[in-house]
Amino acid sequence: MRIFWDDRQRLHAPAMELHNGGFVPFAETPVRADAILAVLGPAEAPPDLGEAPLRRVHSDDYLRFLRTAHAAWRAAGRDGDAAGYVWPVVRRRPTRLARIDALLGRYSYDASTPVAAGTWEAAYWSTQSALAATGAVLDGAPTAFALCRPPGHHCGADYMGGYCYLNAGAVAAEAAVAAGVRRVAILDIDYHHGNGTQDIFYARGDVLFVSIHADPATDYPFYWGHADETGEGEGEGATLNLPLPRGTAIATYERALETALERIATFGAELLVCSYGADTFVGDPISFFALETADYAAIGRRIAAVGLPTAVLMEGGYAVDTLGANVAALLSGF
Ligand code: Q9C
Ligand code: ZN
Repeated sequence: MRIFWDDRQRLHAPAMELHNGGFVPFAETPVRADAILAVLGPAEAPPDLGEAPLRRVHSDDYLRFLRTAHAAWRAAGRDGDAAGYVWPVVRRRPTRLARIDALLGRYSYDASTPVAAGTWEAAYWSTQSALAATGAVLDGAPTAFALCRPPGHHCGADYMGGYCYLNAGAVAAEAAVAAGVRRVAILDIDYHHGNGTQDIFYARGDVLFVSIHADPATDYPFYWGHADETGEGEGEGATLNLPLPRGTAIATYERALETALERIATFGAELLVCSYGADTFVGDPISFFALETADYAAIGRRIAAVGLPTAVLMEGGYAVDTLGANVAALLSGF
């Protein structure tokens, strides 16, 4: 299987994140990529398809913000990583925002997504890796894998959040639509709900979003991913959320997976984008499902049995010592 990754994706390395009221080392580290590459072996560097595919998903003003945020932070005399501290909950009315602190609030929804010196470059190449894997699949490969880090599924058209800055899965799906694919399904199996991806395609009937995740009643991102969120307008019925309780192990998980895959088959998808987070692993330090390494092979086999060309894109997974084995196990199922 072709595997895509660019070394510039390592350049995003924030120092700390706000976690349960205190600062702790940033969990989404470049070491995660090293752990995966150590098991999968060397990867191919993606070609540079430029910013046009990003603009199909993200607003121009958001892209400009992300490209310049760290430099603006430094120009304001700050050290370290750029992070917001005021969020416009009540109104996000268009206004002339100049200070970097105002922009950081306008373009984010949480405090776990600092902008470091290399964030733009790393996130850019993460989306290029996703595009390369999707291109390989559209060219006839049954499956391809993109080691997308930073991950993407929490960020929307004009906001970052949840360690995510550019939504690689959404960029991949939109690139496929632009290439003539009529119906794309996104299956999100990260522990956390993919709120950004859901938001981007919520009113779209041609891109199905199906997510299996920890119940947002107990887990991040709390405000999105509930079972009654089903899409709107032309997208009504093209969002399916399958929240599961903390402690979920493979038997319950597989039942949800059956429901998810049935919907994908009924939808008539021509391409599957799988947002894969290994943070459903029993040993994940910030998550609370109970999947074992061998379970990922079974999950991969079940997804492969749908018979759709599939681009697998990395999302979360923070048990670094087991991450490579968990990724290899899922891909072995294909
Ligand atoms: N105490 C992904 O897995 N955690 N993102 C915030 C909670 C954010 C996870 C801190 C978790 C985001 C891609
Ligand atoms: Zn996650």
